[in-house]
Amino acid sequence: MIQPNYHAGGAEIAGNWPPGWVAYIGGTLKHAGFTDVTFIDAMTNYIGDDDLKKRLDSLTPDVVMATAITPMIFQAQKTLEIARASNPNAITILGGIHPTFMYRQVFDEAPWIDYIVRGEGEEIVKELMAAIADGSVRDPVKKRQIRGIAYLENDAVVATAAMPPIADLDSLTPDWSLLEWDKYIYIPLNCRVAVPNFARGCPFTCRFCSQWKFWRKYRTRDPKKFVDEIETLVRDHGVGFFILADEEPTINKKKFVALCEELIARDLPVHWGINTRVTDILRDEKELPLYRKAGLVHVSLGTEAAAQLKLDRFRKQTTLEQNKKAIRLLKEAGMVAEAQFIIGLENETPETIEETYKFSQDWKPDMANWNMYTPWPFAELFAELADKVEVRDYSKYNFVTPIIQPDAMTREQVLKGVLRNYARFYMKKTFFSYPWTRDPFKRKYLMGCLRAFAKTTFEKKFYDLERLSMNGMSADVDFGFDKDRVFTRDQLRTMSEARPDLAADVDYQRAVPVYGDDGVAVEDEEEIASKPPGSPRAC
Ligand code: B12
Ligand code: SF4
Repeated sequence: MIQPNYHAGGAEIAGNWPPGWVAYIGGTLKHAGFTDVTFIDAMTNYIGDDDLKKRLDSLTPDVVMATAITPMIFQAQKTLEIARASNPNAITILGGIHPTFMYRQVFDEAPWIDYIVRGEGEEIVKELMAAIADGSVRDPVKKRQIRGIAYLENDAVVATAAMPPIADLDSLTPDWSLLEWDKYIYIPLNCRVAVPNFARGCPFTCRFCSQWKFWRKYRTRDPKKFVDEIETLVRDHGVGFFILADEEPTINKKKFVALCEELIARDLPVHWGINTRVTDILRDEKELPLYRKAGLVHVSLGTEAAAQLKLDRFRKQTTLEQNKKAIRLLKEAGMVAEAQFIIGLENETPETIEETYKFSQDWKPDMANWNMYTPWPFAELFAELADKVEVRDYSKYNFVTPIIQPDAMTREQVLKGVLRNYARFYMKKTFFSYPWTRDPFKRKYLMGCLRAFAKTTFEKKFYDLERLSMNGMSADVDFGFDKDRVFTRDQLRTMSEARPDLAADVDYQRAVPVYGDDGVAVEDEEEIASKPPGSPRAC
């Protein structure tokens, strides 16, 4: 199993993070009897392509697996190309969000990939590996019966029937011992960090997002069993901080409260953080002290757009006043409140960027992030923007690079505006806020965050600062887009007409398409009917 060596300079700055898919997929494999599993974290260890090849030459694996989110896709394709060159007989498998929806494009570019696992991976990988092990995968008829995969057959792409979402998340068997624990350090608290899953899926349908489509159904774990997993992480692997990998951990209040009560009862030496929605925080006003007592210290809120206009466009149902109140409540309960802003839509102007800064001053969050608007190629807003998204270099779809060219500003101006907001916001925090925080734990945490910012800014990793070079008093920016992947609007229109088969495989109501045995997409009425209208936050 390989985590590709891709870096973006955003959330990574807080430390090195363990890839959760390795524990969940690796644990499934081991549980199914495939016990000879090796994990190479090329990302955390910055393993270059040549070194990776050397490692694979000596390992001689039968199967090589990699993951890919959108910005990582090219490096993931390359990773499996290296695996193929190193071990021509090894079977190569790619999973993760991007190939789940874009498998046709991926096979077009990387035909050396044998299988793409589409969607939630545990059950699919079990079926696929069993068929590889008993040789039935060589039988074209039996191969088509393996659910949730895509592959090339005589140069044509085959996508098999989708695997249903896993009904009982407590049946999962994650194996966290596959990870190199001394590498995963969370800088703010200087302790080991984990990213476990309490819930999967999201009942909302924000238009720029893909996660609700990816997991298809919202499910949570039994709080007690989940805390068993946390106990293993703390006791066996020395984890002192975890962030829930969930899209939406708090919507089921009863379960979330039960989770907190169980953590309090076990009194584990661990703190944690979540991403969640403003409306859940307002709903849980009275329970916030309980959440804090359970060790929840950092809440990142999808406050997102400063202007109400943007909130409406994203199909959000929060108001600016609600954002401000949620931040106040979190701070009063002793937690670190983080606000997220989205910047860089086509109607962005210097004034709207300034407006987000003013909101950050008015709402007074402990931390603020300015994320570049990044519609995933399989998100509803991407389809709507279509030929306005000229940059198709997915490696820059990373929240820190302006993909869209606003009508009234250049991309350089957008980036500089955002960096100016960061500089002003954190300068004030450095001198007038963090060192004077009364609660010693919160002070330590915030000063730790500042250390992470300072370190990565100095190393030019934060927000990928390496692309800025000083030219006298001004800064030049080179986004480093792959020029072969930047098109004019006319070119994009012609391309989509010439190769409609390379578009995302998604329908905006029903998530990962469900295929019948004949390979034709079938309807799933129940699932469509169960989707409530969309609402707030970025995760
Ligand atoms: C933890 C996390 C991180 C960690 C990374 C930890 C790590 N080493 O992987 C940190 C904080 C560093 C991070 C950074 C970034 N992240 Co992030 N991150 C997440 C988060 C919150 C949880 C991911 C997770 O662990 N999920 C749980 C696991 C079990 O799910 P999974 O990885 O999808 O794996 C399942 C399936 O996909 C499948 N699967 C996946 N891979 C494979 C491989 C094989 C072979 C098989 C069979 C199956 C399989 O099986 C798994 C089990 O079902 C998600 C949001 C979310 N809730 O998922 C965002 C998310 C993945 N991040 C995202 C982004 C954009 C980024 C950044 C670019 C942002 C930035 N500038 O900082 C960077 C990129 C960093 C990098 N170098 O790649 C996006 C990706 C969107 C997209 N379309 O690609 C997400 C979805 C957030 C969002 N809503 O937009 N991130
Ligand atoms: S942005 Fe967050 S709340 Fe909205 S659909 Fe995606 S995961 Fe759900």
